[in-house]
Amino acid sequence: KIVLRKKEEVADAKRLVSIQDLEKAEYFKRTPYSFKEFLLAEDRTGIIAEFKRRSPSKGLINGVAGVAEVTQAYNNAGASALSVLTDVDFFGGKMADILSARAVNNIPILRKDFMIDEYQILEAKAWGADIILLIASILTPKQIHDFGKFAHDLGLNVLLEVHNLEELERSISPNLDAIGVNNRNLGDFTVNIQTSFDLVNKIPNEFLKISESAISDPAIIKDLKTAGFNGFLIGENFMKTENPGEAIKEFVA
Ligand code: IGP
Repeated sequence: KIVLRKKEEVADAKRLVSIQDLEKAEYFKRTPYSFKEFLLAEDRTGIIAEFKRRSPSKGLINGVAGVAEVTQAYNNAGASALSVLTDVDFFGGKMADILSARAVNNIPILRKDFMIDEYQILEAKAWGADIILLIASILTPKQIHDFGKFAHDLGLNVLLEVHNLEELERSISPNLDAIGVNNRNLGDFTVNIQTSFDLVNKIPNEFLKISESAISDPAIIKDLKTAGFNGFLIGENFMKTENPGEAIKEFVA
């Protein structure tokens, strides 16, 4: 089970850059790409391809692949967006990974992390991300509402992650662009694709619908599309191979 560090501890360890300096960063001024535009583009696949070195459930997944090289290969294969883990403790990621991906890609990048305050949202913008993740199971409805608004005011896109109907119903807010159903239970790491099929029709149609985690078969994407999903977040299945940028090709119809 993932136990998050306290906000104050994170602050000591990671908040060495002042808010003023974040706001001075070059990327802070850029207009983020529209998640919707790329996800619905005819010439893209709907795949949100993830760069993930390790995870709490699987341990080391790939310790050698380079973030620039892999994300560029994902992009060239037709990924609609990129997901880059920036959590250090559980996933071996870092903010600089977003920077490396941004430098060589012109499609949206999701900062994949446990967002718990506004500082991280400013950081996402400053380092070149386009989308932030809000996880319903660790945030109150008010936090989701406020962080969503804060991100939208910066021009960022917002992906809400839910795992069950209760989380979905209590977390819906106008300050969201996409709703992702995580097929993995973050409490015990069990996975079940059925979670996506069960929840898809409960997501209001004004939001993009994303199925997240445990997608390892190209055929399932077809079924998820038919069920109403616009996006498919895939990490481990690509990253566990020697060449993640090749592995994605099998998923591109
Ligand atoms: C990708 P997978 O099973 O394809 O590697 O899953 C992605 O959905 C997963 O990394 C994820 C995640 C998260 C990681 C979904 N929600 C929240 C960290 C935090």
